[in-house]
Amino acid sequence: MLHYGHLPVVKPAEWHFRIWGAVDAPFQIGWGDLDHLPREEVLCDLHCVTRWSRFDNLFEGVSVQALLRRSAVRPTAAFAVIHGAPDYTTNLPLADLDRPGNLLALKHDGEPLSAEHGGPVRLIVPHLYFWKSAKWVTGFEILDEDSPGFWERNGYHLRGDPWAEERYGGDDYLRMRRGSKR
Ligand SMILES: Nc1nc2c(c(=O)[nH]1)N[C@H]1C(S)=C(S)[C@@H](COP(=O)(O)O)O[C@H]1N2
Ligand SMILES: [Mo]
Repeated sequence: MLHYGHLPVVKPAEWHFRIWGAVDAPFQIGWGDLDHLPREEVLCDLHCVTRWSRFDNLFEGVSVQALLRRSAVRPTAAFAVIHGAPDYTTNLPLADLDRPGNLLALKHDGEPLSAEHGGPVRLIVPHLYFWKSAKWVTGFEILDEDSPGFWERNGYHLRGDPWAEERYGGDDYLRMRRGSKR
């Protein structure tokens, strides 16, 4: 268990989630709406950048792809910033977010997600380092250009593929800043 800042206690009735930015149909949903959407199960291993892993996690939740489809992402969009309480952000290429197997997870190993692990709802992106899987997720901001999140501004990799050991960004962020000024 690892997170930055205080432990937010989010009651299901207070939870909401929205998709906005480079989309034609921005929307917001609450717990009641989410609870009625079709569920999927995903079995995955998780890898934290600090070198611990947790194997064989069974998550149950709502398909991220279904939610993205509903927001009608614009063809120009190529990146996303994920928002989570309290003020957590993490960025990823849209191609890494818009993938089967990514979930807004409500359950882990058959139990409702605990507050410590991001309950009532967290993002799960199984193929990237676990810092991309925002706990207490509140929304996706869809963007045309990349914009580093909390850890990425502090030196973590912009993409974070554990198999390529993309832990630290090196000069990615600086290169990106320079690139965007051109
Ligand atoms: N909102 C939020 N989500 C977060 C974090 C955080 O600090 N805040 N930390 C990330 C990191 S670095 C890891 S390793 C995992 C840890 O998830 P766990 O506590 O369920 O093991 O959550 C990720 N999601
Ligand atoms: Mo982590």
